[in-house]
Amino acid sequence: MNETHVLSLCAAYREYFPIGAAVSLETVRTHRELILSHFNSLTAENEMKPVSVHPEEGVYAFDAADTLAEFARTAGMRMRGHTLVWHNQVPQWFFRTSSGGAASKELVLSRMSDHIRTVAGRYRGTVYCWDVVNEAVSDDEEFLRHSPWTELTGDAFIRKAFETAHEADPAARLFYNDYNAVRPDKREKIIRLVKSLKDSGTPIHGIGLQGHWNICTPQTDEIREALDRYAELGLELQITELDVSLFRFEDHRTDLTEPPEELLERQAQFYERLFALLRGYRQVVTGVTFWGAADDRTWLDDFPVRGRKNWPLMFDTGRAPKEAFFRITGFLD
Ligand code: HAH
Repeated sequence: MNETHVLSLCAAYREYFPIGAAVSLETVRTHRELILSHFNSLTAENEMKPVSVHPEEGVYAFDAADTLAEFARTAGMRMRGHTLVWHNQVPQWFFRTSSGGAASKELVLSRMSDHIRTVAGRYRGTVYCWDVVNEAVSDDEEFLRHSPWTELTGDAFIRKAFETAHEADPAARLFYNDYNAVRPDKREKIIRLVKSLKDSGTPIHGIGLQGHWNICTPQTDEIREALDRYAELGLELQITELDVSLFRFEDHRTDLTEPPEELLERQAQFYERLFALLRGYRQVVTGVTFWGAADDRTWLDDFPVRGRKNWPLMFDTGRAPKEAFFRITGFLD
C-alpha cells in the first residue's frame, strides 16, 4: 500500500499527544515525505549530543543540528533536544586537564555549564523540551551509574545540569531520560532521584521513558504500573525512544533476512496494547517518539548485535505502513 493513501499517524493522535521520530541529517532527506506526513515532533538521533556539537573545548559544530532544527521549524514541528549530559557520546576532554590528568570537580561542572548554556541557549524557541540528563541511574545494585560524571563530581552534576538548562532556556520543559524505566527496581531508583531533585527545588518537568522494548517484554501491566508510579510525582511523562525489537535482548540469532509474519503479528499486538494504554494516560503522557522513521534505517541493526537486521518501527523497509501501524490507528474506525 502506498503511504499517501493512509491516514497520518500524528493526525490520528492529534487529540492525544504529539508523535515524534528520531531523525538524522540523512533521513530528513531520504525519508522526507514520510516524516512530514506522519510525525509532528522530531528528535536528533545523534546530532545534538555533546560529541557531535562540542568535539573540543570551546569548539562547537552546529551545522548538522542547525539543519535539523531548521527542518523542524520550517515544517512547524516540535523538536525535543537530546541530550545535554550523558556518559556516552561525550568527548573525553570534558574530564581531563590539558596535561592529561583528571579534571577537578569545579572544572568539570563549569565545562558542563558552558556546554548547556551554549547548546540550550542556541535552540531556545525551537527545542521545546530537553533530555537534560540521560541514563544516570544504574542497572545494578548501586544507585547512580558509575561514570566520569559521578567519578569527578559525585551526584552534583545532575542538579547543576537542570539548573543551568533552566537558566539557559526558562521556557523549556526539562526531562530526566532513561531506559529500563519500567523495571520495578530501576523505576524506584529513578523516582528516588527525581523526588530528591524536586524536593531541593530543582527545575525538572518530566520523565522520559526511552521505550527500547521487544515483542516479549515488558508486559502491559508493568508499563501501566510504571506510568502510575511516575504520575504520582506530578510530572509529565513521555515515551522518548520507542522501538519494539523482534528479538529478546539476549537473543543473538542472525539468520533472518526478512521479518517472519508471526513476529510482525506479535509486534503489532504489542504496539496495539501499548497505544491503547497510552491513550488512557493522555493527561500525563505529553509525547511519544519513535527511535527512527522506517525499518530501513534503525540503530537496532547494530545493537545489541552488529550488522543484524531488525524491524522495530511502524513503516517497513519500503516505507509502507506495517500491521502495527493499522493496529495503533484502528481505534478511529
Ligand atoms: C539510547 N540508549 C540513547 O539514549 C540514544 O541516544 C541512542 O541513540 C540509542 C539508545 C539506550 C541504550 C544504550 O545505548 C546502551 C545500552 C542500553 C541502552
